[in-house]
Amino acid sequence: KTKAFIFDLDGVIVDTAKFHFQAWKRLANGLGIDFDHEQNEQLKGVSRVNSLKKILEWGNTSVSEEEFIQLMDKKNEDYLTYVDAMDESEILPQVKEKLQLLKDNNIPIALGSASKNARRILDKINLTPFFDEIVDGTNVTKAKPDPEVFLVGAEKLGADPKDCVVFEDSIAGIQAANNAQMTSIGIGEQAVLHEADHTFQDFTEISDEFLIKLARI
Ligand code: B16
Ligand code: MG
Repeated sequence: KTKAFIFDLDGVIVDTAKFHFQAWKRLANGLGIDFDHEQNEQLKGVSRVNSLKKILEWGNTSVSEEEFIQLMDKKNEDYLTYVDAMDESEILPQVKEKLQLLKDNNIPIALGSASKNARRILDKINLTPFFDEIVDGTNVTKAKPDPEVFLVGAEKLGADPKDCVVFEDSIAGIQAANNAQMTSIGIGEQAVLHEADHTFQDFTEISDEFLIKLARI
């Protein structure tokens, strides 16, 4: 028996933050609201609904419930034009190699993402077959830092939460993993993700030996 590994999608497997940025910026600017990279950072790991709420707050703007839904749909439609142009070249360095290593060692793998577009993205980049289970924004109601997404992943894999390792790029995601009593691995800046058990800039910094050791119970 080994530990089970759970991967976040956006920011860990692919860099879709740049597409979210373009789509949110266009939407915000259309409403007369400024939107910069720093604000985009704050939307990492945050659900679509809560992202729009934040943008409207930043712009001191309020809209009707109907318009809110229209705006979300518009943003997503725009975002999906970028997603649909994605291919395997969008997979971040060493991610596919590490997934293959885990597969070769019979280590269970799940996806744990806030995105409702997760399956579509995995299909575009041809990584779907690597995942034993997929938990995404269509399966959960409570947003990170709530541990729900990772706890459902553990349950689906038949793993004890304490025997799960989570890879995350967002602060909320690291907190979600910690709240689930899982081992948290931050992908990004150590200064930002200091609550993680371990942090790496990206997967090129993680050795095969480290991963295999991590998988031992
Ligand atoms: P969607 P993750 C998150 O994905 C993104 O980091 C976040 O920026 C986005 O708003 C959220 O998914 C919802 O995405 O609009 O596609 O449903 O990092 O949890 O994989
Ligand atoms: Mg993420």
